[in-house]
Amino acid sequence: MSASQLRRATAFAPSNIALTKYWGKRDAELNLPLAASISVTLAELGSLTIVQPEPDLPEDVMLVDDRPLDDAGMVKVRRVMHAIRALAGSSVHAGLRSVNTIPPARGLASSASAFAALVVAAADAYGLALDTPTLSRLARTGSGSASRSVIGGFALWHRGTAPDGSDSFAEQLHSPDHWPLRILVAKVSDERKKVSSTTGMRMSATGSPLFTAWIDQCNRDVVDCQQALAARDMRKLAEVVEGNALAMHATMLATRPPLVYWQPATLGVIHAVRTLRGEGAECCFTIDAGSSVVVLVAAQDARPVADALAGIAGIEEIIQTSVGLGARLLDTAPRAP
Ligand code: 2P0
Repeated sequence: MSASQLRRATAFAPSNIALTKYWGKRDAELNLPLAASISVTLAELGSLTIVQPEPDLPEDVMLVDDRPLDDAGMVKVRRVMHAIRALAGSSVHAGLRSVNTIPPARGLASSASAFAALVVAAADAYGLALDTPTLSRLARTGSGSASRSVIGGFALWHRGTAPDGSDSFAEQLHSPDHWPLRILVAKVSDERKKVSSTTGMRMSATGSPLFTAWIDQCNRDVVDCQQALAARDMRKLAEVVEGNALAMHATMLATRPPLVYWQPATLGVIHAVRTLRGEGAECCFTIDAGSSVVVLVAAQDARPVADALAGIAGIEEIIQTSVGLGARLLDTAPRAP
């Protein structure tokens, strides 16, 4: 493709919440997981990314929320952009701008949505019509969980076995309307600088005596989670999703040195959700590599559950969202003929 045919492109990608987690890599360069994982895609919380190819730029540059991206982030972004350019046969660099619709430090990862939005926008900007598995694989090389943000509704990220990662991508299990759950993020105040997922995973793999059992559990949970989702069975989903998150945190806690992500309010929400479910509310919780708790709840129970969680000491705010569509192109400039 000639430089004149490149164009500006904008994409939105949502964040996602893992129902069975990705916590362990078989290849750290390619972000290949040791186990498959399942996620639900969020509706309006995510990243909006603009890719503008610029023939005069000596290197890709990126602003995230109006600030230059840090060096570690730029390494990953350039790796993804390099792969896109190679597919397009282009050597033109790009100016990149990303805005998160996730309020900062709300316990939701923005790297998943950021890399999913980047690949969808960049593919179009460089004139590539890529299929969804290819977009998911490319997003994965930026951040593992980004492979799932390409997909809407409920997604399965295949572990794969190929050393080059060709069979490790996400695909849709169900569209968003299969099970129109509400998703509540109970934000727990936490001043500490937390250990990043990339570092935490590496520490658990080498320093947790529970790590092998954790990966075996993931392999079982991925099967059970698919059954619970297909049947829209909240009891079964709660058993798998809560059990999987707690097993991941058990593995983190047993790591030496320990990875303690929880705060007192984290445990407060865990107990409250279990009590609410015992009283008949259709809900379950999950926790990522942080202190905030995400609660999946049937639409009719969302209001009372949100109100109950908002009253727990140490909960800063409850963000409400729903199950959403995957990454998509929003707006493009005309391409030169
Ligand atoms: C998940 N997490 O499945 C798990 C649960 C965190 C806890 O995916 O190293 O930011 O960039 O591939 O994708 C966070 O991992 O890590 C994550 P990298 P990523 O959602």
